[in-house]
Order: sequence, then structure tokens, then C-alpha cells
Amino acid sequence: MSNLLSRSILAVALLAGANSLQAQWTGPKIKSTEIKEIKYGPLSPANRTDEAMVAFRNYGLGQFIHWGLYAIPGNEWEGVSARGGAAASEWIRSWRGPSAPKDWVNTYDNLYKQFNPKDFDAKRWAKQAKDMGAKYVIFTTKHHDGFAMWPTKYSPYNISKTPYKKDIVKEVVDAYTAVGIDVYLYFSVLEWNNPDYMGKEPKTEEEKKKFDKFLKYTRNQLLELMTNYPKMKGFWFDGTWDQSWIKSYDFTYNLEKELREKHPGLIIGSRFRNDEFGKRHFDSNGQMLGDYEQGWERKLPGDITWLEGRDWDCVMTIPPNGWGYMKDWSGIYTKTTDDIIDMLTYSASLSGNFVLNFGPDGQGNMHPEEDKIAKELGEWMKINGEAIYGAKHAGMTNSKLGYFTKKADNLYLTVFNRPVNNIVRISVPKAATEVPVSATLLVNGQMLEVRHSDLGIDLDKNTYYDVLLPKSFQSDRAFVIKMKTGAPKGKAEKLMDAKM
Ligand code: FHN
Repeated sequence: MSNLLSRSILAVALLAGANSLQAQWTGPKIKSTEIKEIKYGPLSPANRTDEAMVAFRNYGLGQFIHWGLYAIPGNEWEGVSARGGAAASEWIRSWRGPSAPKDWVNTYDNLYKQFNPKDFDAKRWAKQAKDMGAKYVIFTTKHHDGFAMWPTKYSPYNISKTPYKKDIVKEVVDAYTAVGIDVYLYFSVLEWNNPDYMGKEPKTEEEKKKFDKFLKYTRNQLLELMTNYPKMKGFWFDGTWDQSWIKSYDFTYNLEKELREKHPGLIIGSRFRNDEFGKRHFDSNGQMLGDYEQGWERKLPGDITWLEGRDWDCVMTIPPNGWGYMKDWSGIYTKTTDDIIDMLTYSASLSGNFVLNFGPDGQGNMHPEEDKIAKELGEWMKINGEAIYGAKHAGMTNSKLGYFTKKADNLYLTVFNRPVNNIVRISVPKAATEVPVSATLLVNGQMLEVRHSDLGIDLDKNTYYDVLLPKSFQSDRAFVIKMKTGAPKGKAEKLMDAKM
């Protein structure tokens, strides 16, 4: 595993004490000893085998797009940065403290009057995503500010009231679907500016009445999205962590049931709801609530044992955090194409999808750095996508040189750390019945010599196969060795044990 990843996963593990929800993402799932009777548990079988879910399982690479009114300020206002004043660029409405502009919330809530992205071209975005190699896109229909990017009948705070007027969700769904990229709709349940929303559990009759009205509004918008955009494949729910929603488990259970009945094959992640004991993502018996683990946000599993065969995807920002447009990327580490390839390949090596976030500006343009990464990632995927798309965990001994993936009878090793001696050493158990028997460079099909090197290290349960890289082969990016496996030729001879 690369240093970048091992450090980040260790950091997450050290945060394990944060809270029980965090604990779900810092190691193998904690199994409860007592089995509870649960009425509001999973509504879909784990590891669905229908066409929609098989497609999800094989995507490999996806694109996230956070686009809304927050793109207009771009994490600053009149030359003052919101960095440190708001939690993230798409949270800029919550900008507080000494740096916050006067009357900021009112200013923000009137930004819709100037939203008119002159450069927006969904077909251009879709082509960029296609060229990058994305197989699905998750698009923000409505973020926490409650502004709807489609002309919803259930709230006046929507795209039809802007100078742009047109249905952006429709444009995105149509353009991406037309190039063969599946569309998932991001939907924030919580709404900061909705008078009927409250974070706490409704207690008084008036609060219950208001929140019931909010729940009905939420259901109406979700049914409206499925009706207006029938080509959508699933929902990516967010903003489901408040007590008001957590205590509405009967409503959310029945809403999920209704959504699935009305849209066969619909895919919903684990972040949508919780059981009657308040357990989110996984119910109190550890059963996943949804079709895939939706908690790998800006983090990655430590190893395959954390997943237990469940489907999952990781969603990742290019800056450290901040999903909506940020004008200023200076002074922070922004991930490189090589970092992205590392995390993408690592995700595939653990049988997951990797989703890269883009935050277009108020005119509908991606950040120049996003354009650059999309282009470079696409160039890499054109050559090496075979090792990612539909590829799964290979069950090999982890390598210091890179990540293994497996598809059909092909074994792939994506090499990030090229050995100085050009010998790519692969460790397999001495008892293995399948070992590397031939190898080529995926980039050019060049055959590579494979030799068995039985090192004779005492008590070593493994033996080794060396793939020899030609000195003449140079690469300034990770490269893929494609191997066939087969029965080992002859058995490693039994050596006398060391006498100590
Ligand atoms: O609060 C949101 C955040 O703004 C962003 O949308 C991410 C990515 O989906 N989700 C929540 C933070 O976990």
C-alpha cells in the first residue's frame, strides 16, 4: 500500500474513538453479541444480483458533481475568503464569525436571482466525464441550502425562478445518459432554510405538525424526481444525521419501500436511513441498510476484511475538503492525478468504486485543475482501465509495489513503486495452486519473463515469482502488468530447517 494511503487510513483509525458512527469506518464492522429483533431493518438483499446492481458493482470509476448556488461565491465574497469561516465551500451559507459578510444569510438566499451559468453545457460535461472514463455520475439535485436544481412543484426555491430558468437536472440526466454514463441523484434531506425543518426530534404538537409537513414535502420531491427523470439509476442521500430524521424511522422505512416499488432496480446507499434503535448505515444486528456502503467519504477501507463482501464506493474531493466550487486552491494540498490513480486502483483492489468530485463554478465551468486531472486520468484509463472496470479483489498477498486486481482468468498488478532492480517480486503461498505463469505489459502487450524464485527463507510459508521488467521500459505513471495464472511447475523442495 502506498504511503499516502497507509497514513490516511491510520489517521482514520486513530479517530476511532470519535463516535460509534465513526467506529463503523475504522475497522471491520463491530459485531453485536446479542441479536435484536428489528422491525426496521434492511429492505433489499445484500449483494443484489439484478442488472442494475451488477452494473453498479462493475463501474470502477465515477464522477460526483456538486453544483448549486454555492458555486457563485466560490468560497469567498467580495475578496474575503470563507476559508475557516464556513465548514466547506458548499456550506458557505453557514459562514459565521468575524470574516462573514454583514447580512450574509440574506445575501446568500438571494443569490438565485443572479444564477445564470452562461457557459453551462451538460453535453460538454458529459463528454469530459466519458473521456475521463467515468461510468456513473452523482449530481446534486438539492444540497443543504434547499435550492432545487430542477423546477420542483413543491418549493418556490428552484431553478425556474432564476435567470437561467431551464431544468438543469434534466439537462444533466439526458446528456450523461446519452453517452452511456449512468446517473444517480444526490438529494440532501436536511434543508437549512426550510421553516418546517428541524434538527432535533419534534416534541410539541406544533413541531410534530411542522416536521410531518416536511416529511411529506420530502416524499413529494423524491417521487417527483423519479417521475421527471425515469432514466436515473439511484439516489445518493445526504443530510440524514439529525435526530428529527433518525426518529422518523417508520416513515423512512416506508418511504424506501415505496421508492423501490415505484422504480424497480433503484439503488440506494446505506446513508438514507436507520433502524428503530437509531443505528445508521448498519442496523443493530450489523446488517447493511441499503445496497452499498455509503460511508467511505474522503476515506478508504484499511483492507478487504473491513468490507465482508459488501458493495461500496468511495467519494473523494481533489482539495482536502470542499465539494462545491472554490475559486482559490492556493495554500492547500490538492490531489494530483497520481494520487487519484492510487486511490482508484486501491478501491478496485478492494472491489469498490471510486468517485471523484468536481465543483463547477457559477458559470458552469470546471476548475482548471479539474480539467487537467480529468484529461490525465482519462489518458491513463484508456490504457489501463481493463485492470479497473469490473475488476475485483484478487486475494493475493499484499504487495509493496502496488495493487492486485483480478478479472476472469487475468491477474493485474498496477505498479506504483517500481523496484530499482526491475524485478517485480510476487509472493504466493507455497500451497498455492494458481501462480503467475505468464505476463505482459498492458500498455504495449510486451511479453515479460516470469521466473520462480524459491528464496529458501526458513519458516517462510511463501514462495516467489519474479516478473522481469525491461530496463528500456520507462513510465512516468503507474503501469499495469497483466498476468495469467496456472498450476505451479513442480513443487518447492523441502529444505532442512535451520538449526538454532
Ligand atoms: O455535508 C455534506 C457535504 O456538504 C458534502 O455534500 C458531502 C459529500 O457528499 N456530504 C456531506 C458531508 O458528509
